[in-house]
Formats: sequence, structure tokens, C-alpha cells
Amino acid sequence: PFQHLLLERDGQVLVITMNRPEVLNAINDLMLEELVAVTEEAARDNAIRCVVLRGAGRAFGSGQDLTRFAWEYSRGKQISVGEHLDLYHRLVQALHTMPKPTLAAIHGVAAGISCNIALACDLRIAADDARFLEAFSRIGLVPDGGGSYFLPRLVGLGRALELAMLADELDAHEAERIGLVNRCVPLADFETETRKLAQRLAAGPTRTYALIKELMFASLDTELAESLRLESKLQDQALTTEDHQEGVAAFLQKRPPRFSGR
Ligand code: T3D
Repeated sequence: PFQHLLLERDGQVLVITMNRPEVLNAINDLMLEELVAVTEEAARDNAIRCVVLRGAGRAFGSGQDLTRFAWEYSRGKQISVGEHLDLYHRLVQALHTMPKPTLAAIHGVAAGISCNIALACDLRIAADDARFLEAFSRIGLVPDGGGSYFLPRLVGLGRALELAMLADELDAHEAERIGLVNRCVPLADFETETRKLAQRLAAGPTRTYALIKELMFASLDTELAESLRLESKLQDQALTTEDHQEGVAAFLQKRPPRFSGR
């Protein structure tokens, strides 16, 4: 019953498609509410072992729906971002803390907060027609939706400042070269490659993936001794998973593992 999202289950993969193609999937209030609801629910649903986010039509997303800004300005209102950004923050947190892999599949343009939502996912696959645009400064705004956090961590401070300040479009090959996306594939293969990658992630040791995410991000804000402590703590948890048992058994029996996500 969503108005601006299409949801599809492909085995244990949940595919969320932002669906306002006539405005390149610009995010309005309702789409944002729907994105929050569906990602928070996906986090709780153990039957889902990978979440894919993508856009309908010719683009991933064009950012915040700017007609809302125009509407408010036309009535001489001062926009208060508070409540509105709180919802974006819930979305970014839901993606970031999702206890299963998240994959952004980007084709066409990914601008503004749509781009930054893709950065909050664990992995990014791009079609070779993808273009990335930290559009914010073009309209006198700062990168939000976690952009100031993820961008420098993914591409380094120098590149992050350049992308945010100059707001030039980055093409898919360059995005792959600087590590903004994990891989770039021909547009003709994009759907197949996205599906393959998502299925592979969904067949992985889900709980361990969640622990890997936690470890990697924690390491960015801590020192070695603390990272080593956290590795021990989370390894203890990984050791208790059925998937660990299965991985070892499969290795010894010289067969591929069949992970259950438990
Ligand atoms: O509190 C807060 O919410 C603050 C948060 C802000 C977060 C942000 O995301 S700020 C950045 C917002 N986004 C932008 O500034 C990007 C605006 N769009 C563009 O610059 C261009 O559309 C693109 C570079 C993304 C794509 O260009 P192009 O030439 O491929 O397509 P187009 O012809 O410009 O767009 C197609 C249609 O989508 C067009 O409508 P029309 O003329 O066919 O009726 C266009 O107006 C519409 N559209 C594109 N982006 C938006 C949009 N409509 C509403 N909001 C948009 N963001």
C-alpha cells in the first residue's frame, strides 16, 4: 500500500524502488515517510537478508523534492528543517544499522540527498550511465542526510570537499576509481549484476555481516587497542553463530557453505 515505492521480494532480497520517475524520484514527504517505514520494518524482518535500494525510470534520484521549497518560499515562510530532517535521519540510521547488507543500485543521476542515501548503504553498484552530484551547494545548502559523514570516509577529505563545494557531476567510472561506488557495470548488465550481487549477499553469513559493519565503522573513530578489544568481543558473538559452524564444516567437507543467516 505504498504510493511512491515499489516493493519486490526476490527470495530473501527486498528490493525497494523509489517510484516518482516523472521527477527523477525526487523525495517528497510521503516518499520519505514510506522509506522510513519500509527500512525500519526490513531491519526487524529476519526473513529478509539483503536490502536493495534503487530508482524507477531513468534515474536513481534527484534529491529532495524542490517544489516543496518553492511552495514554502512562495508564502514567505521560513523553512524549519527540524522535523523534516529527523525523518531523513531515521532513514539514514535504519540503513546504516540494518543488521543485514544494504546495496544501493544506481543508474542515471543520483543528486543531493538521494546521492547521500546511497552513500549510507553498505555497498554501491553503478550502471555506467550513473552520475553523482552533491547538488546542495548549487542551491546554497550544506550536504545533509549523512553526506558529511559518509563522503569523507569513502573518498577522503580532499575529494569530499571538492565534491561538496564545486558540486560538479562525477561520472560512474570516476566514482568507481575514487571508491565512491564498489563497481561499475554496463547499463545493459546492470539489472542482472545487481541481482547477482544481492543474491550473493543474501546467501552470506548475515549476522556476521552485521558484526563486520559494526567493527569497520567503529574503527574509524577509535584507536587500535579499542578496535582489538571490539574484534574480540564481536568475534565471540560470531563464534556462536550457526553460520560459523556451517562454514567450518563446509570447508572440511570440501563443499560450498549453505549459510542460514543464523
Ligand atoms: O530540509 C531539507 O530537505 C534540506 C535537504 C535538501 C536535500 C537536497 O537533496 S538538496 C538538492 C536537491 N536536488 C537538486 O538540487 C537537484 C535538482 N535537479 C537537477 O539539478 C536536475 O534535475 C538533475 C541534474 C538531477 C537531472 O537533470 P536532467 O537534465 O537529467 O533532468 P531534468 O530535466 O532537470 O529533470 C526531469 C524532471 O524532473 C523535470 O521536470 P519537468 O521539467 O520534466 O516537468 C525536473 O524539474 C524534475 N526534477 C528534477 N529534480 C527535481 C525535480 N523536481 C522536483 N525536485 C527535484 N529535486
